[in-house]
Amino acid sequence: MPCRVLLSILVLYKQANQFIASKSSMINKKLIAATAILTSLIIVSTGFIPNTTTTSVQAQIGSMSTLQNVEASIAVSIVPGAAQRNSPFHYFPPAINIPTGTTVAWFNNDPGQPHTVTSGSPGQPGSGAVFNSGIMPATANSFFQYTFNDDGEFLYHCEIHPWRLGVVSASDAIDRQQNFELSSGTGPIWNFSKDFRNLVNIEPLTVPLDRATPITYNITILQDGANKVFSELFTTPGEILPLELIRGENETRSYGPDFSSTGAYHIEGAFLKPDTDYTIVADIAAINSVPSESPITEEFGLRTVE
Ligand SMILES: [Cu+2]
Repeated sequence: MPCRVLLSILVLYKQANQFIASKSSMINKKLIAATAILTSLIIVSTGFIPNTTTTSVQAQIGSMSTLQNVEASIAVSIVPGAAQRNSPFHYFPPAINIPTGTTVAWFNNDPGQPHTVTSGSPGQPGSGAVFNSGIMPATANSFFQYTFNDDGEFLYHCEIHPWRLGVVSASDAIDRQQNFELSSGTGPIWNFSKDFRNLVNIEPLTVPLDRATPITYNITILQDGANKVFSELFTTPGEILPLELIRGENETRSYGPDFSSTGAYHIEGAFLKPDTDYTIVADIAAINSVPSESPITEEFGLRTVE
C-alpha cells in the first residue's frame, strides 16, 4: 500500500508539473501539486478500485464517499483556478478523442469552486440533454462520469462558467485481428490539425481477462515499418490496455495509469510527426507475472496526417 500511495503521488505530481511546464500559466504551482498529492492520498486511502469492465452506469456523480464507484478509463480534471476568467484551462485536457464505449470521469480539482459538466452549447436548446453532472460540489474529489456509447463529437460546457468549453470525440473505428482488437479515438487516420490526443484501446481476444490475473503488455511503436521509436511494458490488473497517444513537443515520455491501478496510460511522443506511418505492435509479455510461452502479438497501422 505505501508503494501504491507513492506511485500515485509521483504520477499525479509529474502530470501537474508537466501541465505547468507546458503551459506558462498563472496557476499556482504549489496549489496544483498539493491538490494532486491530496487527491492521490484520498484515492488510495478510500480503497478506490475502478472497474472499467462495468458499463451499466451511464452517468453518475459522486464525491469522496462514493469514489469506489468510479468506473472510468480516462480522467479529465477541472483544474485549480478554473473559475477565473483568464485561467488557461477549465477542463484539462480540453479535448479528447476516445473509442466509443469509453467511460470518462471528470474530477473537480478546483478548491472551493463548484462546476458542472453539461453537454451541448451554453443556453442552446438541448443543452444538458446528453449528459449533465449538475452542480459538482467543491469538495475534494467530487467527480462525474459518463459512458460514451454513441460515436460523434460531444461539445460540453460549465453552466457556472458558460464561456468554458470542452469536447469529447468518440469513434467506433475498430481494427479486429486474431489476437487483439484495437479501437481508437480517431480511427486509422489521425488528423493532427484536428486532434492533439488519441486514446487507443488494446483488447486481447485470445487471453481471458480476469481482474485477479494481471497482464503485462509490451507495446512497441515503429515508424515507417522498421524504425523503433517507442517500446515499453505496461501492466494492467487483467484488463484491456487503454493508451492515450499525445503529440509531444520536445521529449518522449509515458505516465499513468489515470487511477490508482487502472485507467489510461499516456504516451507523449516527440516522435509523433504528421504525414507518417506508424505501426503499433501489441504483445503480451506476461500473464500473472509469468512470461508468455508462445508469442501473443499483432501489428496495427496508424497514419498521421495534417
Ligand atoms: Cu466551471
